[in-house]
Amino acid sequence: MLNHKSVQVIGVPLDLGVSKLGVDMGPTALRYAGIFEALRYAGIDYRDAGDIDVLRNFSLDPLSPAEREQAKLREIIRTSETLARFTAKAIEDGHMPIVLGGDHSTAIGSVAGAAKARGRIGLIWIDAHPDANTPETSPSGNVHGMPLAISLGHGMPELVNCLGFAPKVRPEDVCIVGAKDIDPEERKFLTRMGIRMFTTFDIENRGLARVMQEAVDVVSRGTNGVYVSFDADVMDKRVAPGTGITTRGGLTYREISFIMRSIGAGVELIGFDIIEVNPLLDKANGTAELCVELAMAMLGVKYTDYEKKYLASNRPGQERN
Ligand code: EXY
Ligand code: MN
Ligand code: MN
Ligand code: MN
Repeated sequence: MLNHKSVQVIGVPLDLGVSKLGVDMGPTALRYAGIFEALRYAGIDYRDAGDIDVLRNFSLDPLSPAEREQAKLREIIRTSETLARFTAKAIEDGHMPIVLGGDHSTAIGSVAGAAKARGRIGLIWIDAHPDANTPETSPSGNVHGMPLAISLGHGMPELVNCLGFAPKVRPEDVCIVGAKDIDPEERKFLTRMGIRMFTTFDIENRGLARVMQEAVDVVSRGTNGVYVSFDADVMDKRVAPGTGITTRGGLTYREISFIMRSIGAGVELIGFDIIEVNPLLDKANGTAELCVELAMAMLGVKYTDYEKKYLASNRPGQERN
């Protein structure tokens, strides 16, 4: 159930944290996929705050490699600060932010904003990757592999100190769900920090219902609500091809649906990100459409193909199919 005045949708066309192009079109893809129609269907008030203005990767092409890296970092810092302020304001005004990324460096700002507004927050990181690298450990140098470490207070100081405080979350209030591709140094860092992580192996081994009960408990105990960062690459590549790093053995449709419903029913939701949707790699925007459905599941609303079909057949003047 939504305990907020309304939902506030914030687009972040950020692609500076990755090397592949196209993830900056994520917010557009999610709007085209019908996120507002879905919210309307559910009777949830919403406001589209538009997209944050951000430089795109391709616009830095004329720069030298060293200048490009500097410009990228500067722009990620600026975007994180802007998004953090937007997100904090939305929450302080009683709204639920839904942040449409963008690559996962988007979460640096959204998590900062949630922490600014609510103080001690729980954080669920739904991702095939823990995103817990620092510049010293990263195999790629890509900032989208670092935002969880940054939120925990580790990494580039200008990003760690977004909005002027750090860390944004305590290790005991964080839970990673669905991870499967974990760098050795990330694993050491997570163990050192005592972060709870449920990998795809744990899901097989222990059962998803038990995993989600524990995840909900970890992030809820002692916190003033829970923020969720959802990376579309947690799903199997056949389920969600429209994302930068696709892998075999990711979550199935039923698993990710169950995860979202468990979160919706189990936590006091502050807001969430939908991250790493890349329509250039997608098939007919299906990944974005699925993400809209999953966002609705987190809000406690069933909005599958069945509802969409039923809705369409009841819209006057629309074709039945
Ligand atoms: N761990 C790898 C790296 O840091 O380069 C891959 C990270 C992928 C991050 C994606 C968005 O979740
Ligand atoms: Mn990620
Ligand atoms: Mn990922
Ligand atoms: Mn906790």
